[in-house]
Amino acid sequence: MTHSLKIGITCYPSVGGSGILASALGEELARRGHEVHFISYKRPFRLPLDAPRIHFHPVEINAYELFKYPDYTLPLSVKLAEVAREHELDVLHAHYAVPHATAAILARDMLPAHRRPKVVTTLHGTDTTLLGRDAGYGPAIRHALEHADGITTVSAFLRRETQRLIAVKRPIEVIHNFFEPRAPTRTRAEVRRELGVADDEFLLLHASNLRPVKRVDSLIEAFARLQARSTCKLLILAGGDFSPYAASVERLGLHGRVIVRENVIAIEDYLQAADLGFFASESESFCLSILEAMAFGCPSVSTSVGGVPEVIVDGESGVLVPLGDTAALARAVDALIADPTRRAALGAAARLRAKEMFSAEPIVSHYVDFYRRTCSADTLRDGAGM
Ligand code: GMT
Repeated sequence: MTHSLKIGITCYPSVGGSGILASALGEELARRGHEVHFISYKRPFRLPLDAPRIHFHPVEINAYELFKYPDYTLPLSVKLAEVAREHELDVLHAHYAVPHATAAILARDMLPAHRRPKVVTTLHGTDTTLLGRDAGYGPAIRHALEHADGITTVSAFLRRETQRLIAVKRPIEVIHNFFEPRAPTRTRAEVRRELGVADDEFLLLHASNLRPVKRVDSLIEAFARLQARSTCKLLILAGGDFSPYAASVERLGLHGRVIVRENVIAIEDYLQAADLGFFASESESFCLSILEAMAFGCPSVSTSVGGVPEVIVDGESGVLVPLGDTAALARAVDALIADPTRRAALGAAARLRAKEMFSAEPIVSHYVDFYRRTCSADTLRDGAGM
């Protein structure tokens, strides 16, 4: 009989893959009997309010006049240290390196040696691929990783990129993302009615934070190229501002065919209503949104970038297209619209793959195992490593 763990999680609370994954992980850990403390400037938006063993500790930020730019890293590190000390945390788990990984090692180092939790850092994507190559951040990220007790990445692709770009020599554990869908709150027919999608219309789904790396411009362009566009609608679940793209929707004659919903929490309602996922990212460490759709038997057409081929087996559980070819994206979508039998086969394989490889059961067990190994290892804080 193994004892339960006390885990502090720090993450971005806003709409975005790293925060969504971190809050789902905390929820699943608490369900398995572990005590979970979230520390952030705001409660993560998908975190249930009333779940047992889940606690939230807000970080207060004061706007001192002296500061031209407000500082978050130091108040976060002080709060992390305070929560770790008061609740005797075993692990501080930082999701997304900047600034969480630095704040976590600072917090650990503020505590007396016998009260220090182990610091685990999970890299999610642009913390390596964008910030890792930025001279203003790279050395600080490398320092935080070298002083963490354990490092994980959400794909093998991201591990390779972290080794290449940040030159981290320490072991990195790959723990893929997971998704455990909640039951939809409305029926597929009700949701499609709300969206204005008729029974004989085809619904494409895109969900992302709309940052430039998601290439929403290419996505809209590919949608405009569809032969089937007059019987097709594109639903965009936006975790960011869609207004920069509104002009191209009009210019390409797509008015009324692109539906945008912002900051959706009951994402499952929309996932079950969609026929095909649609992604044109130029970089993606994993793409949690593809997995979310797969869990509902909805396959995706996506650019073949980064860790996406670890999620989709091309031609088996979705379709991958080379980056930079919007005509090929459109052709792949048209082909699947025209072939419901193939679409259903891809969808069934996608659902199975999501369940077997990327559901809570295998992935949360992997995290717990990693925490336990890290806790029992003679790592940096005891003066071993480095
Ligand atoms: O890198 C980002 O854009 C931030 C991050 C987020 O918070 O949305 O996204 C990354 O983490 C997700 C969860 O692990 C992954 O599914 C996304 O692929 C990844 N984004 C990129 O690599 C661009």
